[in-house]
This record gives sequence, C-alpha cells and structure tokens, in this order.
Amino acid sequence: MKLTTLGPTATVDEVVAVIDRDGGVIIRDFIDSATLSGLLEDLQPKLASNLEDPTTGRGKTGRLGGIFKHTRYADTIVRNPLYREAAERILCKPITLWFGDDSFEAAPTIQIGVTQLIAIHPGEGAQPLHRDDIVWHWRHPEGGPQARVQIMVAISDFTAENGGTLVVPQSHLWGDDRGPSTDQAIPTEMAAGSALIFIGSTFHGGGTNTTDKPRLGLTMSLDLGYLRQEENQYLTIPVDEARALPEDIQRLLGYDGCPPGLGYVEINGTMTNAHVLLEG
Ligand SMILES: O=C(O)CCC(=O)C(=O)O
Ligand SMILES: [Fe+2]
Repeated sequence: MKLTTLGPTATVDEVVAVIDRDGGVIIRDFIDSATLSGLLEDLQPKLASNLEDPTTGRGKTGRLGGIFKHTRYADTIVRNPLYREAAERILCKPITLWFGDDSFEAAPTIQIGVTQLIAIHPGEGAQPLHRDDIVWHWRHPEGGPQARVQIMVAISDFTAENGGTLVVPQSHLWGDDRGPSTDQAIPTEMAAGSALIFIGSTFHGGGTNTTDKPRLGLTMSLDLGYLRQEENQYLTIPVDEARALPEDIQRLLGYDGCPPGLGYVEINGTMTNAHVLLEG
C-alpha cells in the first residue's frame, strides 16, 4: 500500500474520494514558498527548545501550540479549499432532528480543534500508532461518522528517515476491536510545502528520526462543531485577542454556534451567537 499524492490543482471531489478510500492523501505544493518561509519566521523562534518530558519516553519532540495566536500565515492553510471544503464535505453531513411533531435538517459546523508545530529531533523514536479521535473516546462502527479532518503541513521535507508521519492506509475502516500494527504503517514522504490530510479515525504516529536534523511539521485539525476542542482555543486566544483576528478565523476558532443552538451566550436575556462578543 502507498499513500496517494495529488497535485495542488486537484479538485475537492478527488481529495475527498482518496480520503474516503485510504483515510488520507498527500497534496503536493499545498502552500507556496512565501507562506512556508513566513510560517518558519513566525513560529520557529517561539518553538525554542519546548521538549517533552523525557520521563514519558519521548524526550526529543518539541511542540508549540496556539498557532493562530502566533501567525497569520496559518490562515492560508485553513482557508485552502482542498482542506476546508474537503473537511466540510466529510464532516458536515445533515441529519434529521425532531422537535415535537416537526422534523428539520441540521448539519454541524466545523471548528479548529488542535494546532501544533511539531519538531521531531534527531534520535527521537517512533510514537505509538493511534487515532486522534481517541480524545473523544470515538467509536468506529462500519460507515459511522467522522469527527476530525487533520492536516500535517511539511515545514521541513518529510522522509522515511527523519520521522515523516507513519500512516496505516485504510485503517479508518477498521472497527474498534482491531489495534494498529507497525508493519502496515507507511512513512509520509513529501517535500516542504506539501501536506498530508487525514481523518481522525486513521491510525498514524510520528516516525523515528535517524538523521541529524529536526523534522518540522505544522498540524491542525478541523473537527465537528459540537465536540469539545482538544486545544482550548477560548483560553489560548481569549475574547480581547480574538477581536483582532479575521472573522472567518474567529468563527473557526469556536467564536460561533453549531446548529441547533450549541455554544450560545446570554446577552440581556437573549440567547445569542457567541460571535456577537467580538463585534462592535
Ligand atoms: O508528528 C507527527 O508526525 C505526528 C504526531 C501525532 O500524530 C500526534 O502528536 O498526535
Ligand atoms: Fe496523532
């Protein structure tokens, strides 16, 4: 099995079809060189040497969170239709809800759930393979709904030697009785600026870095709007800071509601969409 690579002119239909089939897809040249160098310039100094606690067994991985507070270049990633529209197609599926004698259709919104720059340093070992939807204790009945569409943008080249994300193709189709096996995991190999898009039910993990340079990847997730965010965006980017952001990014960070009424704030007796807090 191999991961399929599509070019940047692929259609959303093609991206969704490959993700539905394999659980993930690589998009070549997902961001341009100006965005890539902007991300590096804004984020790398802040990553400093944020290393994980060596007592956990993974001491050579550095992580920086709160990406939307640190750089506007991240907006370009989440606005790219090959990511955002593909995520909407996979996640925002309408369902019928009943209210008394009436039924109506509602589709969930999407929101940003987790944002991290991840540096896998030389000598780091492989991360245990996992599903990222583990955070919600998500179950996987056949044909069941997805909770997350994640992206990993290569900030350095990703290779089999430097820890390019290990992915188990088609493992998104497996039930909950089956665990991951490392012999089926394939390293994501892509040049800096390319991106892996995968769903929350696909088994994956950071790889081993046997080279002498860090592997740098920027990851973020678009999740169902009715789930709790893995990275608490309201505390990471509180109201006063969020006011300065573009409106589409404010809404994606969670300053919005999810039909039929989740996430409201009460203002003068009226149950109001949380975005109103950032207006006027
Ligand atoms: O760094 C990577 O390639 C993957 C990291 C990952 O899967 C995680 O931290 O959940
Ligand atoms: Fe993960």
